[in-house]
Amino acid sequence: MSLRRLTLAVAAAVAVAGTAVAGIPVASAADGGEPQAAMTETRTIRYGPWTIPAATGHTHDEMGGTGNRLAFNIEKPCTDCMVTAIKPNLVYEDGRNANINTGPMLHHAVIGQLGEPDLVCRLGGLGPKRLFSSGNERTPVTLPAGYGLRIDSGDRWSMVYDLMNHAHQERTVYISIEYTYVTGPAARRLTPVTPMWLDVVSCLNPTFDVPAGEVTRTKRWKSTVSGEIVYLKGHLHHGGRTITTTNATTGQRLCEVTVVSGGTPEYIDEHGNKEISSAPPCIGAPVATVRRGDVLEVAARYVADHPHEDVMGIVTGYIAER
Ligand SMILES: [Cu+2]
Repeated sequence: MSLRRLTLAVAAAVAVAGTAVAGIPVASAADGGEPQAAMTETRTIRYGPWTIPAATGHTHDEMGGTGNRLAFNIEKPCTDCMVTAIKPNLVYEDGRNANINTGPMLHHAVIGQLGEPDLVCRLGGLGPKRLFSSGNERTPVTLPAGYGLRIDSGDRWSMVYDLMNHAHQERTVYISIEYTYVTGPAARRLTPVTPMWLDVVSCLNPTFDVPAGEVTRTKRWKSTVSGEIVYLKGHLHHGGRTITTTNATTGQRLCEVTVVSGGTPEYIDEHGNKEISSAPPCIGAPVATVRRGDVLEVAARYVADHPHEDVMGIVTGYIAER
């Protein structure tokens, strides 16, 4: 789905469920200090509801779709806090999982901050700073212990989303995101991470076309920061096999994500078409250390039985700068 078709829609989060799940003691009695409750909380926010038009046929081009839409000032899970995990999903009103076996596909959703500089996509510092994204594979972000993505009280979040539909009836769904976060003094003890988005095209429109057969597309980015990369995940479309991140300066392979298609029944539609069902991320403290000036290369490999338009090859992750 191209940004040429970008349409604007203002939407608000309409349903929020919050629960505190755990109080983790950060100092034991053996330390001689007072045990302090570092409240790790989870909160699920539903963005929507949004209705996806019906499919008109069996092929990709005939699927129903919202096209790219932008939702401004979406709800954040917390303020003055550190987010440690983000788990995206697509659900129906009653909470049931919504996936291509019943029609809906979370083609993509990106949460960003407009007007804030992005680490990789400079554009004169205008951003958007891309904080988190998901495709239909719904790979959760889980940062290693000790790290968090900071949310300040003045931060404003917006979301670009594109939802598709394999079913021949329209579907109404929510993008549901479960956030895990830490507040208070415990949050200040975490090391903040900076989101990074590397892709094989460009930062304004990350789509490209692949012919039938095997093709690998690569792109390089010269790092402007030093630090520890603690998380990397990959996003490919139908026909994608692997997406690899390498430090071309040192020769070190940082992460290779190999995707699985149709791994569970909800990722197979009624015509037997499969979509990517998992893309296991790389998590570590650190995954790799990077120095300013190092050249990072992302390589997206596709093996397609027929040509595909508007596919993607994106690696997103988080780096603790130092
Ligand atoms: Cu995509």
